[in-house]
Amino acid sequence: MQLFTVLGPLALAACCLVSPAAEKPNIIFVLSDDLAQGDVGCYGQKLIQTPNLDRMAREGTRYTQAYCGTTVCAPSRTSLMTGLHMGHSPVRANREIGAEGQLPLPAGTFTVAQLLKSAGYATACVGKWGMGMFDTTGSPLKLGFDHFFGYNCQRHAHSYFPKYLYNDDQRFELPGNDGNTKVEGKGAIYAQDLISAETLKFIRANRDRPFFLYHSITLPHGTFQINDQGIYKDKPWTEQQKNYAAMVTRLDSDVGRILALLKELKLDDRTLVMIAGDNGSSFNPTSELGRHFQQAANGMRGFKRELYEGGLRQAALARWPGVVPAGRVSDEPWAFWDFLPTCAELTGAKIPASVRTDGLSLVSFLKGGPAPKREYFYWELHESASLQALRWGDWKAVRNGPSKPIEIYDLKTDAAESKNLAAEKPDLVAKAEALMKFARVDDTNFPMRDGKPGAGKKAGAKKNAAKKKSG
Ligand SMILES: [Ca+2]
Repeated sequence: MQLFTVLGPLALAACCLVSPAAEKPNIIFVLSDDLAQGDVGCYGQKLIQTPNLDRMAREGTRYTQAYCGTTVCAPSRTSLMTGLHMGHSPVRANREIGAEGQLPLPAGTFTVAQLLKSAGYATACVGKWGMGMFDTTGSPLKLGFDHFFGYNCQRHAHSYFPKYLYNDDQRFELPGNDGNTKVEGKGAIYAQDLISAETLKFIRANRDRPFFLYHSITLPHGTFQINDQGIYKDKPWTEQQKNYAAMVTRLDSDVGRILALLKELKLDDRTLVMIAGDNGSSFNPTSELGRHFQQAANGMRGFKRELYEGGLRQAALARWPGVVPAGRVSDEPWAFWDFLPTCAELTGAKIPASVRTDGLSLVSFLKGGPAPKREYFYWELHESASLQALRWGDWKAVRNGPSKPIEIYDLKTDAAESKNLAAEKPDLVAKAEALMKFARVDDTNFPMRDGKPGAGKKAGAKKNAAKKKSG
């Protein structure tokens, strides 16, 4: 007892010398559905206001070559959750199952939520899931999340006025909503109001312990429904243009609410906040929205459902005062499958030896160092055709079907992927072909097949109108 009395104050003093940054940090990953680089002010957007994301870029680091898992929802999110690229991912397309839900993550899947839960984190997914209903192996509640709130199914998330959401695995009824997935949808409660409130509630409830919040916000995914056009209401724009801009700005203001709460709770200097889009812009740069907001101005080719840079590169920011350098802009590449190993290093959590990951820890990179060196990045997407893409160094290879020719681009001199160098670089074609075999294992759910790129959504349109827009 006497010894305790003597050591007590010393132990207390030693405890207080531990800097906040040395504690296990809170981790918040805000994943926007379909937010494009060109939507955000700090990436060059002039018409849509994103003051909170712009401030986050000033207070943290902005990445110009951050890559998603692939260019539609479910597989891209699978990569973020599992640390696997599309050559090994158990989900490589949006695959609808039954009336509600997508192809579930299979039994034995290891997620970043399980990793962080093993390190003592409180964990929540708030927003949209899309990797398995609650009665399947892909339920978020079976894969490391203590709490879920929002939409499980991607098609259900097409309505911002849904008739219900889920609180954990229980239906949370919203009787004043029509559930309409067309732009005319109406209701008493805009789903994002509840989803945003739930994120703040979770942060507040877990202020005294490390937490992981995966805030998979559905904005600005179409259907372009918004309950308030806000500062765009009187603009001389089309309704669709006003709605889209208001959705991006609403996303921005909800991120601002999270940042303000962290400040209020004095969690700022021990919370890593990251935000990214899950795939490139959802509309063609030549469409009405694309032309109006000049989304092609970021100079990239392609958009959602394509494996050119416009489909793959994300708006991505990281903020952690005192740890992530303020005002840094990094042009070095990284990808969603780096998130799980990053969380492992950041928290000391152990990835089980039996678990395969394809990513590399970004901890040193986040702190201002160079990005980890790696041999290549790899992507696939299976709609009507099986698309593949690779990047190694500044070389990019795209193949729009297993029997299609491999295209080669030099991203250093041709970020727009406008000049296919395959004819003059047969050695690079051969290397890409070998890597495209090496980087992947076959999955019977996703056989390699040729077809017209992007035709899958059209081919499925008659059978299932909702399916074409999913994810
Ligand atoms: Ca998406």
